[in-house]
Amino acid sequence: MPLVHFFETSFGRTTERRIIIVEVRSEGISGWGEVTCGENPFYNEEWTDSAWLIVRDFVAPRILGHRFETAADLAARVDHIRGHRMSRGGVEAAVWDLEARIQGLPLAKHIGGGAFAEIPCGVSIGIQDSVPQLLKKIETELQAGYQRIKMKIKPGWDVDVVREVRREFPKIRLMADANSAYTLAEADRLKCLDEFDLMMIEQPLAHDEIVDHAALQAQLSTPICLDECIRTAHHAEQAIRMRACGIINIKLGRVGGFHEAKRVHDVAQAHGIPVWCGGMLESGIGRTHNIALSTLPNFVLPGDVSASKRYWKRDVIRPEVEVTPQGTIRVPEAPGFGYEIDFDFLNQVTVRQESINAPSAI
Ligand code: OSB
Ligand code: MG
Repeated sequence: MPLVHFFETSFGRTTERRIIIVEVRSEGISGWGEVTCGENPFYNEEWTDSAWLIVRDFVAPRILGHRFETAADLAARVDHIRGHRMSRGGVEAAVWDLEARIQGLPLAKHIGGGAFAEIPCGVSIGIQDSVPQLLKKIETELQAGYQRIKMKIKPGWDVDVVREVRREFPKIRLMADANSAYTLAEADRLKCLDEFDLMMIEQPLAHDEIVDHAALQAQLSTPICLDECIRTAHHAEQAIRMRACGIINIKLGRVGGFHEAKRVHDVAQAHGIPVWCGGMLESGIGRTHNIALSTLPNFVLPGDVSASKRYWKRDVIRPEVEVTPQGTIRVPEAPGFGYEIDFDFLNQVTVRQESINAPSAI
């Protein structure tokens, strides 16, 4: 699916998404999930084609035909796989959706959320071709009601650009995401960002580097928010204990699904660390899972969960995800993820399909 507007981070530009949608069937009912990896192994080690193989050859054989008491038991069944959490998570989330539908519950309630009837929304704005283009985009999103702006930064597109944004919008809730573009040796440059009253700086250092983030946080007044670094509740616990961050971005896929996302949420909550829901340019299906996740009680900051139309000319669900003028999304109350799948369109954009049956099925 082509993106309405290209999305650029410190690791590259995306113009078109190749997304894996997972359907799981049991008891005559379907549950749906999305594998949230990118098209290249640049955000983490996964990409669309690796995910296809991991799901087909390692996740599906462990899940199909196995009797699960609850969807919560699924994660442990695929925990022998190293990494590849987005691949596991796409299937895991589909099973939670399936279980919610079997029980007739909204997914948000089913995962133990439901703390909010509406979730607060922010937007993530990629690196643009020019500063005026960025300022114009920010203006548009503020007009639409979004509650906070996240801008991507990288060396060469950081302090001076943030200064211009702050000059134009002195009062807005603003943050910056570096996607691991810096090293600790560049701490002085990152310290320059302290004067702009940012809500947080997201993942400035390496994707797997908690120790250096702790050293950096000791020098910054702006809170660090970890994204890439936090793949498990154990990582969250270690990062918090080391004071490597003051905030955590939880992405459903990055941690391997709802079971681990809830555990990360709980660890953060127990330590008084606020969390928010990150995004991976999801189709409507992944987006609805993010909405459900965002209703756990410690999701107190606006997330990167925003309207379908910011990404897609037409989404694969109906209605599309819409944002109120107050910058919130209303949490649906229908069973499962609470939207309809637009099968006509989903079929139109499907380029590859594979069905895998349980060993006992004929
Ligand atoms: O770091 O949060 C990130 C998109 C792709 C890869 C990594 C990130 C992002 C975003 C986009 O920031 C969030 C969204 O709007 O879906
Ligand atoms: Mg990020």
